[in-house]
Amino acid sequence: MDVKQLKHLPLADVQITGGFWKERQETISDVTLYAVRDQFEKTGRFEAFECEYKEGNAIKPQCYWDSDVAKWIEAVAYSLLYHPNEELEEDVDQLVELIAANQQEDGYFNIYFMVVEPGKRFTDRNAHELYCCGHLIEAAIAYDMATGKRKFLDCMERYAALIDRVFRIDGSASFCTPGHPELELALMKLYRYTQNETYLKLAEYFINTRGTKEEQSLTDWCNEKYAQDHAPLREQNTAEGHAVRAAYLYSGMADVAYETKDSELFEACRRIFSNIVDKRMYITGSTGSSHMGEAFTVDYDLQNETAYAETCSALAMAWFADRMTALEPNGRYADIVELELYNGGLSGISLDGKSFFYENPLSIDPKLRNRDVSVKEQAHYPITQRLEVFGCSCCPPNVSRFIASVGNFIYQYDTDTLYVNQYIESDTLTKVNDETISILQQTRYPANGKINLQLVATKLKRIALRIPGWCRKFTVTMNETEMTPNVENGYIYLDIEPGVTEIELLLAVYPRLVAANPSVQEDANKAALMMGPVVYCLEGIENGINLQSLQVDAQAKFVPSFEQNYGVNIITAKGYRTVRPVKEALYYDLDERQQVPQTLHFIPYFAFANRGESEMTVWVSVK
Ligand code: FUB
Ligand code: ZN
Repeated sequence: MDVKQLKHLPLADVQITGGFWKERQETISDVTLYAVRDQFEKTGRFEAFECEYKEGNAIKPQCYWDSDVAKWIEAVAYSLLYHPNEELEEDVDQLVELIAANQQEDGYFNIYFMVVEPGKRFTDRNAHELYCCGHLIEAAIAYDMATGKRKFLDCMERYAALIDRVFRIDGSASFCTPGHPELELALMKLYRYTQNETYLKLAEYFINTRGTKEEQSLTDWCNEKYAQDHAPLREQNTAEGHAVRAAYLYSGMADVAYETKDSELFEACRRIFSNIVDKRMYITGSTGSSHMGEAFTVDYDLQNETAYAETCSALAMAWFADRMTALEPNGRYADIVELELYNGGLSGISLDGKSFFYENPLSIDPKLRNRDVSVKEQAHYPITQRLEVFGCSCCPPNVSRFIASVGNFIYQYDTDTLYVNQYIESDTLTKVNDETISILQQTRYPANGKINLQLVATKLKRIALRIPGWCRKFTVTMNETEMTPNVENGYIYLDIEPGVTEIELLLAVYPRLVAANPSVQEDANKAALMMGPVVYCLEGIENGINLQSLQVDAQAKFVPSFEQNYGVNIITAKGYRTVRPVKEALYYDLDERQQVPQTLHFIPYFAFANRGESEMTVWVSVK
């Protein structure tokens, strides 16, 4: 398939003005950025940038701390676009001064290898050296874009030039490609931001080299699949290994395929994307079934209670999927962005914005914890309540920068068409193909499916509206005329005239029970409740204990009602509870089963675990 090259709008041109995401962006700028900052101050992550650690100091910088702070800086930068904040900008300026002051003569900057293991730069592929550089590059670009302050970016361009010399030109490092992919996509951002071809060449080198050379093995407990080293990338067909590393790598692959119009590499991205979405992804959009390696496993292995499903991997899937839209305008990609936005990505942060999940299970039964009563070591289970910080605190700043930049996901365009990929209340004034256009979106989506768009343009020929894969019915009017377009690869295309175009799109959004492929053993003969893109769950708080003894009536009437605290609906439905058998028998004849009616109360999955520890389940037995 030939490679398209749709373009994104500048994030600064897209203002989220209301509805579901405005509230969440305000939480990020008013609460989360301070909560994460305070934790990073307490744990010594900011102090580490002074580069004064000495052996024996109480706090020893960790090899990934640069990346945790970089993502926080990036989140602050995006937040400044819609919420000026002198205090946080001053905090970032101080960090930039420390980076500039401690950067080495040749441009090198990595705290761990400058002060903890000096002299060992570029020797340990699994020490996150290039991963940290990637996140610092992303942060530097965001900060220059948001403030016009170029100092940080100048530092990172010097560092990138050094890495190009060491890895691509001289080949003098002890390894060939990043252990934890991230630098690839960051170099592509840097190329696009500076138009310096060196960064494109280096990213292309890393993508084309991976899996083709003898590489330093990352650890003694993993194999080549863990870091997607098992084959040349353009020959890979399945998502393998560490789920975050994978999706960042696939994002870099997609970027290189886009800029070099490499259809072979693009086809590899399409095969891998399909393998994830069709066989290795939770209904919430989360990926990475196993805590062993934080990794993908095999097709249809999607257990609920022990799902690893890291927040970062859901976010990375959204960034991968959004890149795929730019290569091939097919609605299936923005459908996945939407799934991560409202489920697997959003569940990583509490409603109050102060605490986070690393792992996002799809069922919780606290009774299962500590059941190995005769041994010391307990089986691994995800935690049941969010925390304010982690040892490796990658998820908190990651979900912060993700929410602060959701405007990036809304639109893309090509030579004559504007694509509306996400339905988010927003106001956009921007340049598209050398004309200035404005787009106003008014909607309470996903609480309901009514979207009003006003587009003012003179040269654009078409507007493409994504019809989500879950949507079975829709109506659309343009300038008050009913339109009946066909859905083409997940979009409807409307020809527009110069001037003002008013569109009303009504997507039929109603509660629906969703089944899993029977190959997913865990979910066989169960159903999950969805409404639009939102996945729902039961918690013990409203539904009592032993959620597994409940059944939802497939013929039930599902009653949604808007819940302000969530910004979407909660849903009730008729169900049943199988009561304990008279004789408390462990097993009994099915014809002796007794059930009592029980109304089931469903809340959005992203809102679980905000009211104290409780049983929870996404998948429910169906009567
Ligand atoms: O190793 C850096 C980050 O920490 C990974 O991306 C996450 O999976 C977490 O392990
Ligand atoms: Zn993470």
